[in-house]
Amino acid sequence: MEISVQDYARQCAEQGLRGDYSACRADFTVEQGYAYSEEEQAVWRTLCDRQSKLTARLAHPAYLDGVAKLGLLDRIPDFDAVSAILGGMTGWRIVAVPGLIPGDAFFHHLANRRFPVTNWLRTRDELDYVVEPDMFHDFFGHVPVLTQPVFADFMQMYGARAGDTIALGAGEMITRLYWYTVEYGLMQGPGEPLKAFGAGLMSSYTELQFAVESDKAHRVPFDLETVMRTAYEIDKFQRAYFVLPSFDALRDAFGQADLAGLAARFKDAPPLDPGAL
Ligand code: HBI
Ligand code: FE
Repeated sequence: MEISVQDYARQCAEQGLRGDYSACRADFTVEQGYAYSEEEQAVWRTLCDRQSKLTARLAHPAYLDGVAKLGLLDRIPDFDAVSAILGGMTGWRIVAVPGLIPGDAFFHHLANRRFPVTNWLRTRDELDYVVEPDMFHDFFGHVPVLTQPVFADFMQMYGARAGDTIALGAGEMITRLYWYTVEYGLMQGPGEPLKAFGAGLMSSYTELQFAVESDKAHRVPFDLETVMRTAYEIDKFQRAYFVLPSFDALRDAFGQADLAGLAARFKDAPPLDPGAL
């Protein structure tokens, strides 16, 4: 079931979501409209300066390599300029959106190697937390790892298969996979230090440190079936973080998964408690 831009815009306005949906195209994209104020540029630099001190220590090298190649830190990025570099690396590009868009439109972009990035930035009062995804979360969190070829392939595959999984009645299961990997994933290769790569961690000052460094963080080896069965909460630190051995492990587990079989077995079962894994 696809919702029209007009109906979606009305819903967003009613829910008090930020973002101007009036100029959306049928695929929910807009022009980036590069006209940010000095204050917005200053907020971007504050966010990047503060977070880069942490990512240097805690982020996966593939993420840091992406940041360096894409040049995101000095000022609010120009989406087309970043797309030109990213396209040369993995064939992905950035499209501007006014904020959250419907799931089917979001997945269709991913399946075509387009990552939707919100075109507005949080304010100085919201450095630590903003309810909806904003440009800092989308860009600083998600875009750098799209320079990693295997992860880039995984994201396209996710977009291509998410709709089918939802049609099987397993929307919750496929969303948990995104949540515990793309948003909150950790990685530790053999003999390597533990690092983070998930976008929700990259864009959070407090949770990035907690997830990688705290004795209190609960870290569990990645297993696709377990991930797809484990409940999550959106407004607290995660009660479990899944640790992947490599990007290949993520792509291969998902590529080989029998999604119809997993859906049939678990879609109506009570979810696993992350604290009890
Ligand atoms: N829209 N802009 C935007 N960003 C998202 O991360 C997003 C979305 N729409 C739907 C959606 N995510 C989801 O259904 C995923 O979280 C799985
Ligand atoms: Fe996100």
